[in-house]
Amino acid sequence: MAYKEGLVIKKYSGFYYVQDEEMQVFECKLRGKLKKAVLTGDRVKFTALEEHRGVLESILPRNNALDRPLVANVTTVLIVMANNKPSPNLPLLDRLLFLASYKGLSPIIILNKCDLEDDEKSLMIKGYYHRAGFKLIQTSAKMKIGLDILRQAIKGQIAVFTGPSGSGKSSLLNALIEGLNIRTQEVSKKIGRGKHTTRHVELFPLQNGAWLVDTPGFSVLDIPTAVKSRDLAEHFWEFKTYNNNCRFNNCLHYKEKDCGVKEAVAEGLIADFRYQSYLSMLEEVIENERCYK
Ligand SMILES: Nc1nc2c(ncn2[C@@H]2O[C@H](COP(=O)(O)OP(=O)(O)OP(=O)(O)O)[C@@H](O)[C@H]2O)c(=O)[nH]1
Ligand SMILES: [Mg+2]
Ligand SMILES: [Zn+2]
Repeated sequence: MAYKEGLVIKKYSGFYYVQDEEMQVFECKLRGKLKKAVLTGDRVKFTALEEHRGVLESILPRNNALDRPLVANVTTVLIVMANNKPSPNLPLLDRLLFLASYKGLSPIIILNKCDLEDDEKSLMIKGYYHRAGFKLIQTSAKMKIGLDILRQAIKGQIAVFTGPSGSGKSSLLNALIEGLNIRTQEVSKKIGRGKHTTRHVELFPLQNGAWLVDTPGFSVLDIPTAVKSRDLAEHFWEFKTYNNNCRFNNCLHYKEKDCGVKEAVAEGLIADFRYQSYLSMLEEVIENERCYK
């Protein structure tokens, strides 16, 4: 019998739910032992059996895999920050922007809750980050603002929501997909405590061929140990305008003299908080290089 090809949209209790090109979903078991674990987002070959059951035979070549959420073949990362309540977490934003760029993915910053008053940090996002070359979409899941622009931006993509707890990722997913009702945080919860309501990883389809993945929020993110100190700065996109002015062409923009990036920070052309984010990540990477040498 000929194999079919499909996309793993969810894993649950030892079953893999595989959707074929005709949008039919098959509940598959694994054929024997595969060399590597099958991830949600993997394209696979499977044998279709009756009653929408199947046997997953092999994984097709994978473009990438994210750790958080654990999804393969992601094409877009949607970093969701609330305009207010909670106020945007800029150090986390910088780490997420780095990680997306490092994985070769173009991130989009989603500034949600734009129905609420601007926060000082959300003004920073609208001004500085946008100017620095990062894509920005303003939304309100509550008032249904910006949703068509967001749908358009992820057409045909596998996109994951990421960002701090309470920024409105699950609410956006519910607003984008009619009839979906995944759990969001209750409004009246004990102060400061984010309840993580999102459990297993699942791809949700949009009508325009996009797939969306929700993720529980988090606030701490380590830099992968494989990152090299010399590779960090290229992911701080706005630094590239100034690194021609560095005296050393392997300048880390750290303790070196005559550094174009540090001069640009001193002149206010690069935001000091971006440079501080860079330094905190650089010091972590240098420490990793010492430990994992
Ligand atoms: N005013 C306003 N409130 C919103 C908006 N989007 C979400 N909320 C509220 O913000 C709270 C958190 O929303 P969630 O969608 O659960 O946030 P989340 O990012 O999924 O949080 P975690 O799952 O913990 O990571 C809920 O009380 C939502 O009703 C919005 O656009 N405007
Ligand atoms: Mg959520
Ligand atoms: Zn430099």
